[in-house]
Amino acid sequence: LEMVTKLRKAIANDELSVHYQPLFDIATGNLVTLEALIRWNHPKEGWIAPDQFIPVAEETGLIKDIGDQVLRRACADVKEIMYRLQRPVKVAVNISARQFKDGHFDEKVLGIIASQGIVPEYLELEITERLLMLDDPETAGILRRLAKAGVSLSIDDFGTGYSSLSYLKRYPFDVLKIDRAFVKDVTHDSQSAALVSAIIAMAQSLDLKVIAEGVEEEGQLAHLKKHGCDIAQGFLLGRPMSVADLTAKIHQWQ
Ligand code: G
Ligand code: G
Ligand code: MN
Ligand code: NA
Repeated sequence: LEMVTKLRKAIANDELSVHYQPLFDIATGNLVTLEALIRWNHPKEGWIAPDQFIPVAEETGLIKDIGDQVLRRACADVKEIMYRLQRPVKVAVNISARQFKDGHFDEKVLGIIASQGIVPEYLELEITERLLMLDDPETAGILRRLAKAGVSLSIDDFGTGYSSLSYLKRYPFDVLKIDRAFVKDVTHDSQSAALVSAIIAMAQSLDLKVIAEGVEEEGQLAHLKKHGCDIAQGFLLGRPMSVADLTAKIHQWQ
């Protein structure tokens, strides 16, 4: 079957779910954020990776419905998780260009937040450089209104897209996520190490929090800590998992 037909069925049959990967404050070890990552468990084919269907969902516009569902789910889940954790935590949701450009994106997000009964401060939106590159005149206004309402904005996969430092000045970002391509070699490649240090220093001087993605080894974590990185995400610390699995582990993070 064609991917788009399968995907339409998946939406109708509720085959899509949201998993969460924990992110930790490097200095304190506290769980601070959960990144929402969509998962598709096909009844016959098993798990289908987002890379295989997100692009199709973007092309066909199905991402608009899928994206709304993920946002709603993420807000509902984080409320429940905070209640169990007895501590605030943010939920970070990936936003694709098509979803962002659909019109009144800011109003839609704020509406979903309100309907789920959480405050905007618990939501973080991950925006890629690719989205900013499209340079729509409305982009700045949408981001500014979301930031003003209290939603956090992070720039995702930093350094891999069409990195332009002007984005950091033009838009109200709070967080910069260093792409895992740089983190991967940070302990044994001096150029990666230099880039990571430079990105952290730049982010600090712009008052942005820095997240390192793809942390898989203790050595990488130690290096990041030494260079002042704020938050770590990666398989070393926790894989994306279902709400049930997260709930079962939550006592470790209280
Ligand atoms: O775990 P990982 O394989 O989940 O994700 C692969 C890619 O899919 C990443 O680039 C991630 O940003 C993207 N992705 C995961 N969930 C979502 C989602 O809910 N919306 C969008 N737009 N992208 C997502
Ligand atoms: O593009 P984005 O950063 O949104 O995607 C997050 C993706 O990174 C997800 O696919 C998630 O499963 C993956 N990921 C998270 N931690 C690690 C890690 O330590 N190593 C690798 N290889 N991938 C990771
Ligand atoms: Mn992301
Ligand atoms: Na990323």
